[in-house]
Formats: sequence, structure tokens, C-alpha cells
Amino acid sequence: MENSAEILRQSFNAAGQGHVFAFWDELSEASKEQLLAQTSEIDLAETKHLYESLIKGDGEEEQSLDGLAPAPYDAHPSNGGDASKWAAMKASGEAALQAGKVAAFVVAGGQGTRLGYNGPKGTFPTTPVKEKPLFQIFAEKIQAAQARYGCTIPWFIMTSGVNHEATVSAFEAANFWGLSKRNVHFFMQGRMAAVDADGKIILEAKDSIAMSPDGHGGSLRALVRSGATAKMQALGIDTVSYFQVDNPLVQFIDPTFIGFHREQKSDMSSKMVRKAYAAEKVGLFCSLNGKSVVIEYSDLSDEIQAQTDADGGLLFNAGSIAIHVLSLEFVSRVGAGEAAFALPFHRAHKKIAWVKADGSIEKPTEPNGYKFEMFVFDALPFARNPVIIETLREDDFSPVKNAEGLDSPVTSKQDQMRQWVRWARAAGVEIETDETGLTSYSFEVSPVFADSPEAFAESWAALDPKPDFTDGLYLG
Ligand code: UD2
Repeated sequence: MENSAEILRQSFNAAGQGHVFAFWDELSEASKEQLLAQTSEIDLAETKHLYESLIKGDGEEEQSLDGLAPAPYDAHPSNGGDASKWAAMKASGEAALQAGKVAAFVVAGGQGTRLGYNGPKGTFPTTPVKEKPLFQIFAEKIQAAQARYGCTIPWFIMTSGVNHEATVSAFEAANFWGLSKRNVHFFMQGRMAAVDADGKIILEAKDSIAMSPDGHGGSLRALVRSGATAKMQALGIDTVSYFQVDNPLVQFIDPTFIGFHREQKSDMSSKMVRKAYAAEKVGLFCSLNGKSVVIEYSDLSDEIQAQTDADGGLLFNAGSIAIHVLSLEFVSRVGAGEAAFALPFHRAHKKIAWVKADGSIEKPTEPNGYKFEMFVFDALPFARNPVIIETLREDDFSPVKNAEGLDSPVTSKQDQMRQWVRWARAAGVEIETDETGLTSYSFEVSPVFADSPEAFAESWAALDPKPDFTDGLYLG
């Protein structure tokens, strides 16, 4: 160890980062090993480059928005889209699923700080009656799709250093929620060291550098580096369905979306929802220099966001809900890290605890450091034939992000129940609700019972006797 430690110390010294070894002589062997493992993960040249390009001087360069236009998308049939085209795409997607071409991929490496939940977000109890964790909902959606299409849908789960072990343990304790263990593949994303305003790497404890996951955009290189793309290839997969861990409504095995992606030979496809109001905090699909891009709401002025079209609707109305389908070939190309496909890093100004020279830990009350992240949607400009289709928010998006208020456990449970009410009513069940379509009691439908209106009608028809819709009803 001493040898490799010496080499690392020298390179950190040469890069002006020698302070991370300030307490080395007083560390236990285990602490030394931890610090060494962290330092060997850090790319010093990259850290320097990020400091110089994103922090020093004027900071992040502003993107020119000259010529910005709304990105074209295929409207949902209920909003004027071509129903026969959608039906043809669905048939194509179903054929790909039956042929076992599709893998599910969830990014679950985030820290979930906003929710204030102490554990991997995928283990957060989310359904209204059974309080099923998010991972279980997804596992049951996979089971339902596997039964329908007679195929195996391998599930790739990206974790990070902050939650890998807890995630794997949760799956093991729950016996993989009914999935076959060999079809569930975990891998960890990369980490980045945080730096202060002078570009110095921040030591958060005597034996530990402040490191954080490299963003959901890091998933592309992690898929390649971890060997996940090679595994997919060996399994005959060519299409990767990407989703976030925080959204129980997500239809990630959506044959129509998969069909659009494949039929149009797209590298990367996306679902959009119409923005609820001008100031809604979602990224926006736009067209810039002939490319489809997502621009974060914070990078667009209020004026641009409020612009209207000839019909009085929002001109920039295509909100990004972070649901994508990617071709495996594209993931491999971007994830391999060739300069031509390098995703940019973004900086986030954060409060980061740090060790003072006397060894005590200072918890700042103001942001004192920078973390670096990549965003998956920054791959979009590299994609050939990018497809964007509209989905209905109520059928695809009700995330659990905040402890209270908007996008919270309460709103998400309500949206889950509203969806089941719609399905049940379509199947002829009479249900009393308020004007928003919500019952006065809690009930739940398992994805194994129904994951779509059609599936609900089928499962409901087979039920004899039919249960009453009352508090605590569980259709599983
Ligand atoms: C993201 C989008 C936003 C909108 C919204 C929809 C960005 C910058 N904004 O906002 O435009 O589409 O999602 O829900 O992306 N994750 C990792 N590793 C990381 C960081 C995040 O796996 O290093 C995962 C995380 O576990 C979660 C997902 O990425 O599943 C989203 O992360 P977030 O909560 O940071 O995204 P958010 O809500 O700011």
C-alpha cells in the first residue's frame, strides 16, 4: 500500500491537491485504504479542467439561444395525433418485446435529499394501501409485461456509492419481488470529487474526500464501464428503456414508444408532456441549430417560457419527464467516452462539510463548494433521428420528489388512484369520486392485476364475485 500511496501523493502534490493527505500519518490502516480508494478514482486533469472551465473566471459559459424553436413531436391521438400511426407503432414495439430485444434500465443513484428519506429512493413506500416501495412497483410491471409478451425483460439498475449495498440488500430481502435474480443486474455509477471556489478538492473528514455521483448522465459511461452493455449484447438486447426511480406511474415497457423509436431508427427517443403552466420547473424540448435539445427551465427566461403560439397555447410546451428509449449501439458509442460524444458537465453550488486544519469539521451555512454532474438529456444532440412523442401526464408521470406539497407521496398516491379509477370506469365499474376523479378512500391495484386499461378490463371481467370499491380494497 505504501508504494501506491506514495505515487498517488506525488501526483496530488503536483496537481496542487496534496492537502487531501494532510492527516495521513494519523489515520488507521482502514482509513488509509478508504482514502486511497477515493483518490485513485479521481481524474486530476479532469478536475482541473472542470474548475477552469466551469468555476474560475466567468464560470459556466452561457449557451447561445439564437434561433431557438420548439422541438417537433408526435402528438398523442387524444390531442390530434394520427391514431393509425400510433397503432402501427404499438404493433412494432410489441414484436420487439416478444423477440426479447428490450431491457429496462432505471437510474437510482441519486441521493434523494429533497424527500428527506434515509435510504435508497427505490425503497420508499409509495402505493396507497400496501405501501409498496418503488422498486416493487417496477418489478411487478416487469412481471406483467413478461407474462403478456412471453419474454424476459432484463432489468439493469444503476446505483451509486451512497446506496449500492442498501439497494442490493433490499432486493435480496424481498426475494427480488418475484423476479428471477439472474435477470436483475446492478452496477454503480461513477463519482466526482467536489472542489471549493479555488479548485481545491474538499476533504469532508480526515479520511474522506467529498465525492458525489456524477449525475444521471454518468449512466451512459457506467453502462459501458461496468460491462452492462456487453451483458445486454450477449442477451440479444438492442433497445434500452430508461427511466427514473422516483415515478411510480412511468410506463417503461410501452410498446408504442418502443415502436416509434425502432421504426424511425432513432438513437434516442423521449416522451414529453404538455407543460401545466409557463413557470413549471421541467426541462423543455427545443430545437437549436437543427438539433433536438433539452434546455433546463432555469436556463430559459420567463419571457421565452411565457411565449404563446397562434392558438394562444404555450409556444415552448414540451416538458421533459426523463423517460427515454436508447439504442444499445448509441449507449455504447456515447458511453465509450470518445471526445466527439462527450457529455458536458454542469456545476452545482452546494453546502459541503469540510475539515479544518485542526481536524474539526465545519458545516457551512452558505454554499462553499461545487459538485459536478452530467445530464442524460445532453446526449440528445448526438442522436440520429431523435423521436419525441407526447404522453399524457396522468398516465406516465407523478413523481415522488418532495416530502410535502407538489410531487410528494400524497400527490403521487392520489394520481395512482385516479388512474385506477379511470381504468375501472372504462371497464364499466361505477365509482363515486370528487370532481378530480379521486375516491374518498384508499384502494390499490397491483400492476400484476392491471398495468393498462385493457388489462384492467380483462382482469376485472375474470373476477367472480366482483369486490366492492371500499377503503382498503386491493386488487392483486
Ligand atoms: C429531472 C430533470 C427535469 C425533469 C425531471 C422529471 C435534470 C437536471 N432535470 O429533475 O428536467 O425531467 O427530472 O422528473 O435532470 N440520478 C442518478 N444519479 C445521479 C443523479 C440522479 O441515478 O447522480 C437519478 C435519480 O436517482 C433519479 C433521477 O436521476 O432517479 C432524477 O434525478 P433528480 O432528482 O436529480 O432530477 P430532478 O428532479 O432534479
